[in-house]
Amino acid sequence: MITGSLKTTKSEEIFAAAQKLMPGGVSSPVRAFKSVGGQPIVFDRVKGAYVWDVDGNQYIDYVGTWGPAICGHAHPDVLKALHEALEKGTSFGAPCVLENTLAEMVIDAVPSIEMVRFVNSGTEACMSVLRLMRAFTGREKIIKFEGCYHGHADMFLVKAGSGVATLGLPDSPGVPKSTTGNTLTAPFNNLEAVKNLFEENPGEIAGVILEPVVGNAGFIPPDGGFLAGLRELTREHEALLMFDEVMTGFRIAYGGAQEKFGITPDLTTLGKVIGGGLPVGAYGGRKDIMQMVAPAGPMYQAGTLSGNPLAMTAGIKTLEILRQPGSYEYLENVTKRLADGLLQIAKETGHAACGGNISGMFGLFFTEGPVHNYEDAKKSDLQKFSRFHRGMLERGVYLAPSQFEAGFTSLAHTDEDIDRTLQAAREVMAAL
Ligand code: KE4
Repeated sequence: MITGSLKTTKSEEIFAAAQKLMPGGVSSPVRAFKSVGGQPIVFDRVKGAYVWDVDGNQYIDYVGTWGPAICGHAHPDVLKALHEALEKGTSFGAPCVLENTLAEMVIDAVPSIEMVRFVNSGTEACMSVLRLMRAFTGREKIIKFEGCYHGHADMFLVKAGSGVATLGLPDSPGVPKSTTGNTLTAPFNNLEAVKNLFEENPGEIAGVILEPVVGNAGFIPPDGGFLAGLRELTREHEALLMFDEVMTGFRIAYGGAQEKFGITPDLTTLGKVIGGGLPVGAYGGRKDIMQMVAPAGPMYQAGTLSGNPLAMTAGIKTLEILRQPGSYEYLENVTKRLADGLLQIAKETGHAACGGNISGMFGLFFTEGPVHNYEDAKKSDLQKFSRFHRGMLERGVYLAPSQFEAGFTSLAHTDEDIDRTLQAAREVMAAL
């Protein structure tokens, strides 16, 4: 357990060099710790629930490479399967039976998915499914929700969450108005606002896209009736309902949020967990819609490494582990202990806080709450979050470096890890 100031000499050296080579020294903005201050730590290796940095410090990891490490980092069964797959090559660019295997597992698990297409990231999945929604309906407008993040494709960078919110970017330069002009936004959990948009744009809205449980504005679950209300509104206006389950898919339930809440969208995007730590995304849904995707139909989408054998292998093995009986009960129990414990400690140390968990996904806001949408989330004490993040880091706990992200546990997190995390939280919150 590292307490007090961390020895981060090597991290600082490597990160200083990185900043000369790559914008911000990172391959993805949120990793730069911009909103929580201080130096990002440079990872050397990961295993199970733990991370070791290049200075030898060990941390209990609650980011899990942003979701994929749900079975624990570098799971031995996943590594073994990958080593075997490697002997047969790294990429085919041709049909491979492993694609069938993972496709069958996804179709069996996710209620809305009758057919699926693999791509290489969540961004690619979301941009492809949007093109499909427009192709199928012949309409151009979409509704997204403030604070939701669907990857970095132009049309989604409107009041987006995750790194866009973290950096407080007013959306992004380089995105033409002509592209985002068709992206309508509403506050999450606000059915009335969605109803009004449909009435103001009759016959023009291809569909509604959302994170069914928001993770990119911090952790914001749907209010009762919200998802059902969207299902009804989209049906009424002959528009499509698309659940972006890149984060929630196979995380909050084996069948994702749509299984957990019993609401079946027309289309779904996936990523993260189904790649088991290798680059994968996917989109899928009703067969009559998916049949429009080339070469079965006219809607074009393609990818050199889509469905590659290594990513398929890691995904298959990960889902095999997750579908073992008890996996999601374990994730719920260990994460609930953490989330409830953090709230209890905040209360005991005099901090306004709210949050919670659904299975292996959790969040904490420093505000009385409740947090129903992005506006509420922005009212939380971001400075306090930053100090909390740094204090936990110094005590060997690695939390997402932004208030506008969610936290993730894994099957590798033990009760002892939770106890150590709560002990660290007690020390930090007492001094916040
Ligand atoms: P990727 O292109 O990063 O694989 O997926 C984009 C995406 C789409 N939809 C949802 C709901 C997502 O959460 C994401 C990506 N999530 C972020 C973390 N909140 C990835 C981390 C990062 O951007 O570095």
